[in-house]
Amino acid sequence: MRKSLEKTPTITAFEQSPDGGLGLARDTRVRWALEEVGQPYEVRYLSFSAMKQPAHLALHPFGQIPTYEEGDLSLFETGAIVFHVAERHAGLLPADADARARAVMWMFAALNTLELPILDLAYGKFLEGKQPWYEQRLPLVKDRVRDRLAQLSKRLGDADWLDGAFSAGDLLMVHVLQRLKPSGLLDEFPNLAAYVARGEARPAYQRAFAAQLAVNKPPTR
Ligand code: GTB
Repeated sequence: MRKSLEKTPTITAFEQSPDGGLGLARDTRVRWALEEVGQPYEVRYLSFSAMKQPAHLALHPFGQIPTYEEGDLSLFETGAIVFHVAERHAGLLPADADARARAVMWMFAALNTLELPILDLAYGKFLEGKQPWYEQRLPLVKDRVRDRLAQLSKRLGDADWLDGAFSAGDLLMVHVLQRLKPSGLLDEFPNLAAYVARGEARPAYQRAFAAQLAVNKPPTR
């Protein structure tokens, strides 16, 4: 484990996030992981068109943010980036091998089992909102999310975190669940709403949120 990397990592983020600084763009979860482990970082901000240029496509084949560069290493996919950060610093994965494997399991569960139906709901509105079948399909999409939330809520019970101490699994799960706030679905499960609030109350999250907000603040006029 290293405390701080010799080379300051650089991540990429939206020059202007479409959410205007709500912290939903995926650089926030990477910022949060870096803040949790006390690793300083730099940010290279990109316009939408710069994200599709060869220089960025060489780092991210899908032309998205965030990316992570550290010396000769370059990564994309927030799951891989958060895992890399968690592996190289203390604070986001337990030392015990079995507990560590379970924390990694929760990272995959967040990105694979929860984030997929949640994105279907969140993106549907602006990608498919004008389609004639959108309103008809919406209850099915919501129910798919609801089913997963009910299962997660049951497993979490009255625990603070998913498996013992806060881990990278909780970090990703909280960030994934946050996107549900406007839908009201999260409030149907008070222990999950409290879980998200607990994550957001962490000083490292607060710093990450403030850092992305500082760039994305809507113009005051
Ligand atoms: N699986 C990848 C990962 O986890 O790293 C997904 C990366 C991704 O979707 N990146 C998005 C992106 O670059 C930004 S975060 N999109 C541009 C493109 O694909 O051309 C997704 C996002 C965008 C907008 C909001 N918002 O406005 O609320 C929230 C989240």
